[in-house]
Amino acid sequence: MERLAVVGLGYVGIPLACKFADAGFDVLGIDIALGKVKKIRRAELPLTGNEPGLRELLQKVVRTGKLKVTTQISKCKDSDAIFICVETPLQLKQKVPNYTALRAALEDVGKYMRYGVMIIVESTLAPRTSNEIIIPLLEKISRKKVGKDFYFAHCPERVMSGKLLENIENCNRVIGAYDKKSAKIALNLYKKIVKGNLDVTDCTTAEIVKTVENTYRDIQIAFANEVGLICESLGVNAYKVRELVNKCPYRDLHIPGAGVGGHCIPKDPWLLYYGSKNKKNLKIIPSARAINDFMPYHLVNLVKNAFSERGLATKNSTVAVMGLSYLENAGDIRNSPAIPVINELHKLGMKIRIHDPYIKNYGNYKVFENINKVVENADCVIFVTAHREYKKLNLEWLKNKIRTPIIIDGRNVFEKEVCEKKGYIYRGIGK
Ligand code: SAJ
Repeated sequence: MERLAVVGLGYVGIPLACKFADAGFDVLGIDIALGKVKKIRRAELPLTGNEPGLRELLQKVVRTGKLKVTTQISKCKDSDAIFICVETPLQLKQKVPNYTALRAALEDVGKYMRYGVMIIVESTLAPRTSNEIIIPLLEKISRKKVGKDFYFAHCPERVMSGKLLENIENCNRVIGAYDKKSAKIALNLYKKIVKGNLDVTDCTTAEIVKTVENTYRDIQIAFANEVGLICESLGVNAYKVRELVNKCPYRDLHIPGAGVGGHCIPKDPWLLYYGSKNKKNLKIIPSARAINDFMPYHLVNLVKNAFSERGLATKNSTVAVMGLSYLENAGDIRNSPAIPVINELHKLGMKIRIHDPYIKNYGNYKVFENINKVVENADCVIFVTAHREYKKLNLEWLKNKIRTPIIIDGRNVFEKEVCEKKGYIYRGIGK
């Protein structure tokens, strides 16, 4: 078991390929994007955001030749194990999985995989996908029988932006194996790079574990948002409520905010829902998604409410949108709540300026890096992401820069009372 292939070189595939190469395997990274392959060949990281240690590790394994990359999937024919780490997004409108990339990877691998190969899928899957889609497709294309001519496991990734390497090394992992032999091979591989626990189970259980762990978080956040809306209606500070609730043992009330973005939390609840066979009985999952998807629109309602208190029209007023990234102190725009916020502000006829220290551009909007420029003469400053830069803002200085003193706070960046004492009209989620 010396030669590995990793199909799909993104947030999951790149650190995985580097870790196995660093553990002494000959790793072949495969991706359809030639540009990405060329970048990696130059030992450059084709990922946004800051990933401690990953660039240095990539340079090391590319230099030693332990990691080679190619766009030619046929080169996986000699691999002893093939890891599939392609994206499994949603078809947003229908809330069903979009398995285009997964099917393409499986059809390619199926054509070339050798007898005795171990196939491991790390992509997040709706329950039943391994048994009902992946294994049958691999058997059909390769004309090989799982458990006899090849082995299969689903080991869902547990990566987090900003902690890619750390998580691969330290996170506990679930290995959903087709049979005992598949489990043994997968365990022996992961033991070489994972210090966390390796828990073996069946494929469907592993699919459910991964989608449930993120659905759990989505529901937790949705309840925090609902508590936030209750507190707003009663003029109570939800963050104070949260602090006091969490002093009670076994409570972990999450944080109300402008919405839920990212590449996994908004998606995985729908994968779990899709894979179940009793959808009509499932109420909490869709309701939680509806609440979290509503929050960006609620934030814009707060803008409208503040402007009407000021007796100012939103149309042709200038708004500074602070934060494009879905996550504070990160530069990742995937499913960011800022996107619906900007669309709604546009519908109100507002002149929009966007600031984000970590993202350079967004569509045909100019994204400012300099806070000074983005708030100058603005009629409203709306905080959608809690980047650390915003917490340091001097409210006196800000008041002299803007034209109309309106602050809309989607992430509890400021205290309502402090802002109002300084003469701002303040609206905040959960306050
Ligand atoms: N958010 C809230 N309130 C909260 C927590 C998060 O509104 O209390 C929002 C964030 O602003 C963001 C979104 O939810 O827009 C997602 O935030 P996240 O902290 O869950 O960050 P992610 O999307 O990177 O989630 C990843 C997930 N990791 C994996 O899928 C392996 C998630 O399971 C982890 O729990 C999470 O990182 C983490 O704990 O950092």
